[in-house]
Amino acid sequence: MLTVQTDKHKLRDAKTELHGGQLVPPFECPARVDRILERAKAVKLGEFREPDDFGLDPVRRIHDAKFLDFLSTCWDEWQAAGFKGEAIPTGWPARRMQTRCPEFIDGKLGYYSLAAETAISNGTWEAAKASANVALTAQAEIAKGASSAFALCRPPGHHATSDMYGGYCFINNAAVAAQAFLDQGASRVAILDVDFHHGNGTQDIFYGRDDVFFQSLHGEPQHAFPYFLGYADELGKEKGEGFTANYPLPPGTDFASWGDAMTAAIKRIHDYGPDAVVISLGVDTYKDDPISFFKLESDDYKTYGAMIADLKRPTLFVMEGGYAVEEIGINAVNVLMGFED
Ligand code: SP5
Ligand code: ZN
Repeated sequence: MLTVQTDKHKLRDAKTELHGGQLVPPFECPARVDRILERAKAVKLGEFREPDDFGLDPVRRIHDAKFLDFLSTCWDEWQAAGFKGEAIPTGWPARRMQTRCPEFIDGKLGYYSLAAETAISNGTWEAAKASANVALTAQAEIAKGASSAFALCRPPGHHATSDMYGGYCFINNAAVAAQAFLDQGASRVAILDVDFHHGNGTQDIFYGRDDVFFQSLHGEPQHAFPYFLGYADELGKEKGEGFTANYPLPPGTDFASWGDAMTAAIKRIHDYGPDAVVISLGVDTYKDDPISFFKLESDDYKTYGAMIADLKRPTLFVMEGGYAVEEIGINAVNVLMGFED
């Protein structure tokens, strides 16, 4: 399987994450991609290539222009305001408040974010654009006839909505790639999000649409980030009704129950008959993930990679989360090897 990747991910190198009331080194760190790339090379997964530059047009198909402008100028505005640390929001348009965008950068950060753990720093915007290009390059390879490709994206994307960043995500790479398939002539795309966290951004982007069938397996919102989306009764709206499906799972979920949800999701994709499948691939479902509560073992990743292959559809893997850095390479590449076996 072809892997698309670039060293530009290293430009995203924030020093702080707001976690447990402390500023700690971010869980979402450059070493994650280094470990995955190392492992993919060690097992000779296939060819490796750099992304092409698609510009912002395919990104604008998903994200608001003003949000993208904000991301591109945020760090400069934050520094110009004289703040000393990395850019972290402190206030939000919460219940019964105005939703007009403020002019001061501290207010803009709250307006355009859905969480505060994700600090913006120098290079974040460049890395986010490169990550989208990784997804679009892998998508283009499939459009040209490849049966699968691995977009080794970083930063991840599935929490980003059309106009909000957060959860370590800025541009929704999977959504941008799914839209590219549609814009190039596909009529149905399925997105299966197996990251531990609910893919709230992807769900929100496609919630009212019937051309993208979104499914997510994740830690139940009562106990897991992003907390405010991902319940089983969220099914889509208007013509999108029936084109969203959620499988919230409780703390301690192991592969026996996770696999049952996966079997159900796979069956629904099979019945939908998509032209392409996009996998939002997070391996933070691993038993030793530092911020998650599922109990998957390394071999389980091979098993579910094979389940995805059974769909026999063109399949784009888009890297999302996974924070057990020592094992992230084995786990992520196991999915791809299980798919290919
Ligand atoms: C792409 C992705 O995986 N994003 C995840 C973002 C999670 N951010 C906030 C996590 C809060 C975790 N708190 C868990 C405490 C565990 N002891
Ligand atoms: Zn995650």
